[in-house]
Amino acid sequence: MAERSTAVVAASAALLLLLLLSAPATADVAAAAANRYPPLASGLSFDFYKKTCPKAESIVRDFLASAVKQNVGLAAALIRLHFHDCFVQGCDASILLDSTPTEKSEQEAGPNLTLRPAAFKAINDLRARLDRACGGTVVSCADIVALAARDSVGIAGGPAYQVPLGRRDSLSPASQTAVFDALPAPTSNVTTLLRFLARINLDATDLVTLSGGHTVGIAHCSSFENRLFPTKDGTLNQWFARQLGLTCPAKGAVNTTVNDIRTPNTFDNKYYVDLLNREGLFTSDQDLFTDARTKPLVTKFAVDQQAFFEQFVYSYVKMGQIQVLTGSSKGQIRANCSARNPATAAGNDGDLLPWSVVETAVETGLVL
Ligand code: HEM
Ligand SMILES: *[C@@H]1O[C@H](CO)[C@@H](O)[C@H](O)[C@H]1NC(C)=O
Ligand SMILES: *[C@@H]1O[C@H](CO)[C@@H](O)[C@H](O)[C@H]1NC(C)=O
Ligand SMILES: *[C@@H]1O[C@H](CO)[C@@H](O)[C@H](O)[C@H]1NC(C)=O
Ligand SMILES: CC(=O)N[C@H]1CO[C@H](CO)[C@@H](O)[C@@H]1O
Repeated sequence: MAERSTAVVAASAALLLLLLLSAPATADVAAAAANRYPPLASGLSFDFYKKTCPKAESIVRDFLASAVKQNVGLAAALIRLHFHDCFVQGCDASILLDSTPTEKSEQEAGPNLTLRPAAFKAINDLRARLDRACGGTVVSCADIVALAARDSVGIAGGPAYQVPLGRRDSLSPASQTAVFDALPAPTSNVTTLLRFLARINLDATDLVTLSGGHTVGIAHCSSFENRLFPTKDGTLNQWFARQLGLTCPAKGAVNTTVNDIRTPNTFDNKYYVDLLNREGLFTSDQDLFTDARTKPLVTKFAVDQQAFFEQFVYSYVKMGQIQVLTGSSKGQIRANCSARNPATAAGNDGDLLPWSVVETAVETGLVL
């Protein structure tokens, strides 16, 4: 009798422990499902790897939970990497390609100057881990970038959400001019920003919301010194301008400061509170509060974090679907995220080179 009740107690304790341990994950899944999502691009789905690599999402999440503990800036770096990938030539991991003798990497174009090497390394580390767990190269590099960005948002304190998956990787990087044409400068005003975003079907709501990514991370003096020299930008809060002047004493200073002075490493709505206090870092940030078209939403997000989170999920997922390559005939799944697959492997991965069509035809016994 006593023995049995001990066993029952032990069993219930074990069950309770199990429930407690699994509770956060379950809550996350429920929260993620409750979000409002934009229409999914054709070829993308939330359960794309359910059969081919069911562990993919937990591997990315577990890896980042510990990697961000070692280096808190990695979360910001990955959130920005997804943005740079998607704005330039679509979310196709083209940003990850290293230069070759014939093609210059997007990383060598000015706006990419300060993408952190740690982010590229994390993606390559994830590539290796996923390949081991999936028994081969199954998950695309572009999907790894999207998943890493999602988990970085969550780990930093932001909303949990689901990521549509099934992107394929580009065969080449975008040209240097294409990078400049796609990424607005931080000295831009709202009119210019809206013009850049309109080309990829993003609107003023997306602009205000996605700029909220600047709730984490850092920037170099070169990105905001236009507001200090030769003359001080009149929209800068005086105290804040003095702080920036200490960090960047003269034009051309090499130093960094945080994007969000209130909570630099937390994904929250304090970025918008900064803007209300004229403590936004870039012209492109502060002008969101100056321009009548975007000011009301800035004000709303500053007082309603939940509204910001909900819209961020919508706009970031929308951004994550820009010009995606899907289906077996477009792009490829890179075995090495930094390099296009060697020609010999191209026949099996949808590479569009004419000879690969011939090879596939031979394999399947077709006569061309
Ligand atoms: C709307 C136009 C945007 C402009 C003009 C812009 C500009 C910049 C600039 C100049 C930096 C600092 C680079 C440096 O000096 O080191 C930066 C950093 C950053 N941006 Fe943006 N950005 C924009 C949109 C976005 C979007 C859509 C996201 C993501 C949702 C984002 C996320 C970040 C993050 C997280 C950092 C910090 C990166 C780090 O700490 O490594 N930005 N951005
Ligand atoms: C915005 O910037 C563009 C390009 O620098 C400039 O031509 C335009 O006058 C500016 N608009 C406003 C409202 O300041
Ligand atoms: C860089 O910024 C820090 C913090 O604002 C400041 O203490 C330091 O003097 C700056 N370094 C240079 C070289 O200006
Ligand atoms: C991946 O490609 C890059 C660029 O070509 C190369 O430097 C690197 O060694 C490759 N990594 C692996 C694991 O083969
Ligand atoms: C991370 C990275 O590769 N950054 C490069 C950006 O572009 C400059 C040249 O414009 C390179 O020197 C950086 O290494």
